[in-house]
Amino acid sequence: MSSRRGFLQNVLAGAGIFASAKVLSAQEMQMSGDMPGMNMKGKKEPIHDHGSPVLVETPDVPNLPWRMDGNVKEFHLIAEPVKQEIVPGRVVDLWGYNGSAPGPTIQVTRGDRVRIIVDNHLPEATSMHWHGFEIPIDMDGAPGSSQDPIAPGGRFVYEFTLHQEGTYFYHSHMAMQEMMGMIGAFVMHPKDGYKPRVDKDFVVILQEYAILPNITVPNSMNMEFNWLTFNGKAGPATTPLIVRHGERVRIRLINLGMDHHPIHLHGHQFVVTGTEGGRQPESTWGPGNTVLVGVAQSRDVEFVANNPGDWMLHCHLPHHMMNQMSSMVGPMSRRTGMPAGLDMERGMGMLRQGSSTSEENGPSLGRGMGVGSTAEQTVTNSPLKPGSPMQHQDMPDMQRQGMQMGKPDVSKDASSVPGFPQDAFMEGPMMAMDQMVDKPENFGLRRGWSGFMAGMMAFVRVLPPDKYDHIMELRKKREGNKPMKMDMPGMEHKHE
Ligand SMILES: [Cu+2]
Repeated sequence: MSSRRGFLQNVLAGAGIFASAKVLSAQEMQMSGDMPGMNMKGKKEPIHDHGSPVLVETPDVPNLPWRMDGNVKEFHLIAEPVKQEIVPGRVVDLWGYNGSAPGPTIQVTRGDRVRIIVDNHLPEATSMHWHGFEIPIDMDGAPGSSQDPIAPGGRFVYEFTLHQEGTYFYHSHMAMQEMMGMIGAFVMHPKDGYKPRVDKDFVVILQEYAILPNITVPNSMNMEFNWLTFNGKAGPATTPLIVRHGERVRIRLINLGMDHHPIHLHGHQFVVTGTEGGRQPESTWGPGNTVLVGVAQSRDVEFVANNPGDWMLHCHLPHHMMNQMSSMVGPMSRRTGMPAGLDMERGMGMLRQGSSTSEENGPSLGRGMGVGSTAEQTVTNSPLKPGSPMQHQDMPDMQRQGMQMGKPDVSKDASSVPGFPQDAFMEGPMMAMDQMVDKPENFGLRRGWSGFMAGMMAFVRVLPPDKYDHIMELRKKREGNKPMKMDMPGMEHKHE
């Protein structure tokens, strides 16, 4: 295998545009020496394909490239503010690494000597923790105890040898910064693949943010969340995991937030083969289709994709399958502007007067951001004013933005039914935006599909060979048209 190919694969990996799983060899994992402007001293190791693990794909998140410095794999992470488009048109201000929140995925092989240069481009101190790593205490990144925090404009160089395998991650060890997005996957591959071997290996990072409708900055103090993301995207902007019918698949789920997420897969049974502590012995593998991924945990699940179809992978908490959720779902989507809400203490359930079940407080409690707390607003758990259930004033606007607006399927007397509306104005063909989220991975999905995807939802598309190959072709074309995004250390760093 030529070094040129190794180089290209690294560039592709850096741009997060892997067309298909690549077998990982020591050589492929190494940056070639013909990279202009870079000092490459790494020596080639023999090609070692047999039984090697596949490289992981993190949909919507790039891989972090590295350079070899002698026998050390050197990575460069920059902690910085990031503009992140959670769904089309909803760009928010997060904090992350190298222009991405979550940060780019790091992949190494057991036994690697690793150096990670962390530059702090935040306006305040930060610290980087390597979650679950068995490394010397002075490399642990616990601010104040194992090291001084990294000052704004400062740098800390971490270096250690890794003797573990599994789905690990890195994150800021400043609590509020975690809730601004500062986490990334750190996959430690075994030297030889596990048995049974997987054909596809995916990483999905679970995060949550509390962001008011007209605001772009998360409220990191919040106790409830209205944006729930897989790899920094909420449905329908999440990118499907593309699988060929019959392949064995691993999905590595990583959770850092304020909630635990029961992640459910349709159409298949899986086994949990790993945790944040590494590989589980096969004797512990029992069938399931929902795995609870607690805060600070990772769970690897594996299954044989033996059932063709576009299957949902989602958090099963109902509120985590919604976008910009609030208790005022219907009215919010039917009027312009936002009413001022309650103060934060009351929003979080700390009352100064009255009871938590009173008419005044009841509907607002727990929303936390003052959303949905204005008493004069009709809410779904109190009677609605009579009148037409269809009052979508924003429709022409939304249509202009590419929404496929149609009439939701509601009965004439809907407003007289206690509880209405629940999903009528939040889900359905009238909320679809198929074109706005168009990409090769979505090719051939049922028309209007996007109206039913929100929050922590993505597809696992188990495709027959012809459809699979077609999507791979489309991906290749996309990558051919796209200027390569170079996100290498030592080069001008740019983020959108
Ligand atoms: Cu959840």
